[in-house]
Amino acid sequence: MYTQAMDVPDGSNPAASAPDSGSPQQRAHFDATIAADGRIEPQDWMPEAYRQTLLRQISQHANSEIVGMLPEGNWISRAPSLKRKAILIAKVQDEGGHGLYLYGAAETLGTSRADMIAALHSGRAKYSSIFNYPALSWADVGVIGWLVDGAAIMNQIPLCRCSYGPYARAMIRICKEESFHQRQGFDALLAMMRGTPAQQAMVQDAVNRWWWKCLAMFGPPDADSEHSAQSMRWGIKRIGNDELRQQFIDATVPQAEVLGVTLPDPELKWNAERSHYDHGAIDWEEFRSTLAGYGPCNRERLATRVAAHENGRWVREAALAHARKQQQRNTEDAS
Ligand code: FAQ
Repeated sequence: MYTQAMDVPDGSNPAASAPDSGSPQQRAHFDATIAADGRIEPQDWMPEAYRQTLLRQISQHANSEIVGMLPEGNWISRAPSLKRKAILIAKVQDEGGHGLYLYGAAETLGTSRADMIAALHSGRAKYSSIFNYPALSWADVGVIGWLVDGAAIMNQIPLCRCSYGPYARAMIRICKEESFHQRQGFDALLAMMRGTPAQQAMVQDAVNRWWWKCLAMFGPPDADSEHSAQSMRWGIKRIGNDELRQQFIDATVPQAEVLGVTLPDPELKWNAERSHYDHGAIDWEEFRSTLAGYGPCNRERLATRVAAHENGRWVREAALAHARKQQQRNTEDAS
C-alpha cells in the first residue's frame, strides 16, 4: 500500500480543518516554500484554494486511471497470444495501482476515497476525455499504449516536480510504469506493422481514430485554460497545456515514421524556424461535448464502473469483517 508518511492522525488534516486561517508565519512559510521550489507536505498549512486545486486535479487523475482500465480490460480475453495477454493483464493492474496511489495522495488533503469514488460514480467528478472512446480492434490496445500512455507520460513527468510532496512522489513511481506501458504498445504495433497488409491497415485505422483525441488529453489551449496560470504559480503544473502538447507531437512524429504509419493531419510538417512540428486545428467543440457527457462511451464507462463497484461490495465487507476479527483477537491476546 502506498503511504504518504503522514504524521497527522486518521484524516484530521490541519490544512483541511483550518482553511485560510493561517497565521502570517504560516502564510510566509507557504510562500517561501513555493518560491524556493520546496515541497508542501500534508501537515503544512496551505491556502484553501491550493488544497482545492490539488484535490480536483489529483482526484480527476485517479479517476482517469481506474476508468482507463476499462477500454483495455475489454481486450484481455481476446489478446492474440499468451504473451500479449500476460503483458496486458500486468498493464491493466498497474493502472489500478496508479489509481490507488493517487487516491492515497488525495486523501492526505482531507478527503476520503469513498467520497471521491461516489463523486465519480454520480458524474460530479471528471476523468480524462480519452477514455470515452471505444477500443474497436486489437490495434487500439497497441495505440492506447503508444499514444495514450505516451501523452500521459509527457504530461506526468513535470508532475514529478509538483510542489505538493505526496502527489510528486506518487508520480515518480507512476511514470516509471507508464514508460513500460508506452513501450509495450509500440512493440505490439511494430509486430503488426511487420505482419500482413490487413494488420497494417488495422493499425493505421486505430491511429486515425485516436490521434486527435490524444492531442486533446493535454487540456484546452492555454488561453482557455481556467486553472493553468494559477497552478503554474503554485508549482502544481510546471509546463502549460500547449507546450506539453507540442512536446508530445515533436516526440511522436519520428516514432510514427519508424512504425510506418501516417498521422492523420495533412498540416503536420516540420517548421525549421520554430524547431517544432506545425499541426492542424484540434476540434475543441468535440472535446467539450465529450466532457459534457456526450462522447461515444461516457454512459457505458460509468455504468461499468458502478457495476464493478457494486459487485465488489461483498469483498470489501468481507475484508473489513476479517480485519475487525483480527483486531479483536489481537486485543484479546494482549489482555
Ligand atoms: N479530460 O484549466 P484546465 C492516463 C478539464 S492518465 C477531461 O487546463 P487543469 C493513464 C479540467 O479538468 C490521464 N477533462 O485544467 C492511463 C478543467 O475542468 P474542471 C489523465 C479535462 O487541471 C493511460 C477544465 O477542463 N491525466 O491516461 C481534460 O489545469 C492508459 C479546464 O482545463 C491527468 O489527469 C481532459 N483531457 O489541466 C490510464 C494528469 N483537459 O476541473 C489507462 C493530471 C482539461 O475545472 C490507460 N492532470 N480538462 O471542472 C493534469 O495535468 C491537468 O488536470 C490537465 C488539465 C492537463 C488534464
